[in-house]
Amino acid sequence: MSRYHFSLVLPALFLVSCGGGTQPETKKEEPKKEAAAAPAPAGEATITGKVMFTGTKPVMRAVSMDATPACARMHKDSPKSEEVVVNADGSLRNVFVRIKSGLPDQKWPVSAAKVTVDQVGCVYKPHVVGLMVGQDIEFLNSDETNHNIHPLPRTNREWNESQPPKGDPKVKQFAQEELMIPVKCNVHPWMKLYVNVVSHPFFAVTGEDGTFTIKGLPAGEYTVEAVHERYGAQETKVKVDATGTGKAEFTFKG
Ligand SMILES: [Cu+2]
Repeated sequence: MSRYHFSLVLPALFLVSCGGGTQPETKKEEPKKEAAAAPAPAGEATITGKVMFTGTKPVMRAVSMDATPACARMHKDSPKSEEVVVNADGSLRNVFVRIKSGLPDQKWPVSAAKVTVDQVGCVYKPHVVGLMVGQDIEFLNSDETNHNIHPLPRTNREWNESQPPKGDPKVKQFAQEELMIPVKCNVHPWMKLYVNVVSHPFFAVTGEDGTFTIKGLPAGEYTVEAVHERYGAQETKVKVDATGTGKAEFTFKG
């Protein structure tokens, strides 16, 4: 519905650069060189918010790595499962937040930035990542032990590759939109990562304060979705004008 409305305002949005100009008065008329090569009608609206947790905080099990001394010796105490991480202020970490609908119907240029996942002490770092369809995701192995990276997608291609101790980075892409793809390690059953693949650059993952910020949006009315590996998905609608900031608040109940 609203996407047709947006297509009418696209020509105007093309004039808006991605920012970074030193002359705020004139930057709208001076798109950056990269923007000219791959025009993106990025806007200047922002959606921000915080994901809270309510209810009884689940107790996360301690992960025993005793079977693999190379992993265990990297930790003073047994690390806790990251399935649910409630921050000190009661917010929820590792929630993937994205624009679910309301964006103009167009192809967004794939970000040239690489998303990096490391394996440190036999734990995937970070625990949840987001990237665009076709964007590079690089897997590192900082450990002195073998890992096996094994995504278990529902629509993307499944693969499964071993990576030797301190092995060369593996660079991969995901071809389809898909949220919360579990990635395991066939060697260490406790290792878990979630990869979220979307067709546009408007997403974020909550961290130590549970907040998220999605910048560069065109004016519009958006459905914002927050997804957590245990508590599932929630959505809310947020309207923003061309340079405004909208708030999206979520609360997941334990
Ligand atoms: Cu492993």
